[in-house]
Amino acid sequence: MKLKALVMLAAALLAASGSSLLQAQTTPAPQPSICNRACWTARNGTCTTTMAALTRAIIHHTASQSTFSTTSLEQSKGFVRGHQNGHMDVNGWCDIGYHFLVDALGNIFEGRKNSMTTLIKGTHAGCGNTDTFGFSFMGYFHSPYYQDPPVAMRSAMYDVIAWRMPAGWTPYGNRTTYSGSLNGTAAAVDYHKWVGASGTSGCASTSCPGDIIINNYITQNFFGGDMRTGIANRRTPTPPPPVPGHKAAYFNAGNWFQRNTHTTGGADSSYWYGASGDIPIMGDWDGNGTRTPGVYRNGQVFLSNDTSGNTHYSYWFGQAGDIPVVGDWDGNGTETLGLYRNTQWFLSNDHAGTTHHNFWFGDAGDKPLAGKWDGTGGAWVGVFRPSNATFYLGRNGGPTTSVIYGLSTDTPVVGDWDNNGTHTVGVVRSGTWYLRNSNTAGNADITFTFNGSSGYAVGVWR
Ligand SMILES: [Ca+2]
Ligand SMILES: [Ca+2]
Ligand SMILES: [Ca+2]
Repeated sequence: MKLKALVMLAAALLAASGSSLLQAQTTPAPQPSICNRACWTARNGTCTTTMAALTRAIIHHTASQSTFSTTSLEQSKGFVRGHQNGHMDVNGWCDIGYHFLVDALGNIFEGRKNSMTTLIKGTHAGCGNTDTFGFSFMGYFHSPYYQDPPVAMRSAMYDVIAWRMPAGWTPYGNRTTYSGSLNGTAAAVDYHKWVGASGTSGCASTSCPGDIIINNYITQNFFGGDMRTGIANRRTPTPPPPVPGHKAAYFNAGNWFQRNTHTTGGADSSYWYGASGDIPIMGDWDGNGTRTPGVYRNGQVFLSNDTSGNTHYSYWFGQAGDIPVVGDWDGNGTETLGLYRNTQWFLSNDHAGTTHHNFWFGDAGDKPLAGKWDGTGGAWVGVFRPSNATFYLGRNGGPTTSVIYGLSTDTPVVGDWDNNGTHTVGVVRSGTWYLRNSNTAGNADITFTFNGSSGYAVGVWR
């Protein structure tokens, strides 16, 4: 039963990642440098038939061993002219058969006339010419030569496919094996050998583009392989992982609960620090980029740099009844305490209880806050005034921004929720967090329920 559940979970994850990949690679890549027909002095082609759609990239090789050893762009141009002559004069086609060719140096050549701007139909895959473009490696990649396309060649091939295939297309297929009666139509990136082997009228047996390319770079994994993944990554670069902002935590009688995402759910982690009656605080006491817990206990401060219960700083600061706030007042990267005492503020830049700034800000009944309201320099102070549900964000002697947000009975929280460097307002109401990404009135940008209604709500850096 457990195993089955695991298998089902794995299948679900696979399906989820597969579908996200299918959605992610739909935007064409920028156009790479291409030697167009004027560049390689093409003969004028006479093909006029266009396709209604372009859905597959068919991979070929030119089966010309000598071209693989090209030493220059000029030499490769001659090889491309040679292929065009063969296709037109020997095969009797209206132009070179491929849409694009790539040499071992990584040069890309426009093949059939108008391949760069229209859906001109090619002559490259027998019955597979409908709705496909032919992309050809210049060389010989199976017995008896077994040439192996170098990185520059493969990279250029992936570049041109990633650029030329249309918006909405992905290099990944919709089947997981080549078995069964696919008739060569399953893969978005397919190879001539498979297309030609379908047995449908007009197709013929072929080894193209060679087992070296097929087995090593295309592979029979429709959702992977060097080529499909290389193309996919070019079309939509892997998005950076979500940058963490301040996350939610709450404190209940010495027990801390943290949530890793701005989504509804239970605690992702919990630990003990402090005791019942303590006021919880959270800050980056050692400036290492991670916020960790601390508590204020009637004039005494206990700070930890971990979540294992160790106390790294312990000192006296203020007196019973003071309300602690946390900020990097001097902008040196280390967060320290400030105290609010009936509109009077005491800010300390050390973990020793020294008062470095003393001023008045706010009115009686206000709840103190601190943050980088404009994202520059050190932290500023602010208050939430329950009587009019208004945040006043400012600094001693400086401008003050007022933001009407939340209800009188809400617990105010401030944090850099979207990790853009600016701390903004939020409130917690019966375990539901309503967070704004700007210090302006309006609806919550982020809403989730983290069942902390019975404890202190605290913003936490993860
Ligand atoms: Ca830290
Ligand atoms: Ca500091
Ligand atoms: Ca922010």
